[in-house]
Amino acid sequence: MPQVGIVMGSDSDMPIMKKAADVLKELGISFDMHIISAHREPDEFFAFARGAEEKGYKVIIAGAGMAAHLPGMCAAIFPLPVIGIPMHTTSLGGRDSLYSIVQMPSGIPVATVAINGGQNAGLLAAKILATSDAELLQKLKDYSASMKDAVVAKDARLKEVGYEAY
Ligand code: RP5
Repeated sequence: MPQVGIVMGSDSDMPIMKKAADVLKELGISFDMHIISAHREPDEFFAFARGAEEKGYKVIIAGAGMAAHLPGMCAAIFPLPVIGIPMHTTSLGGRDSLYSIVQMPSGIPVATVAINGGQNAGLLAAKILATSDAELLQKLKDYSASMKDAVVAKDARLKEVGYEAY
């Protein structure tokens, strides 16, 4: 059973949603992915959201842009955590998506990551699952350690070659 459901409002969101999927894959977390538009196909959306708990999802990652109602409506129906990813938009720079997702009314939270924050959405889902999974928690600690090592290596290279050659 997939532990995480990834859903996006359009295939145009895929380059960002792929980053969340890549993190889950790297950490060995099972997931499935869907393109479902809450606005363009409301019946399909409701079927997805109503069936999500039964499917075994522990977390939903939902990405959408513009008047981005998909994450909030998932949270209105699905009783477990929903992480929202606001898509960058050409007209309003993603502020439209961000405000649509983050400004939820009391009682219906959506954990909103940065505009285009696909990687952090994947990591946040992993951290939620790691609260009850010691093996996954260790993988997340290793992931953080490798990020630190990468920065240390960059600093060492800067010292070695100088800023002009870097
Ligand atoms: C939203 O509208 C989608 O999540 C997407 O970010 C945006 C634009 O969709 P397309 O017109 O590219 O299909 O529903």
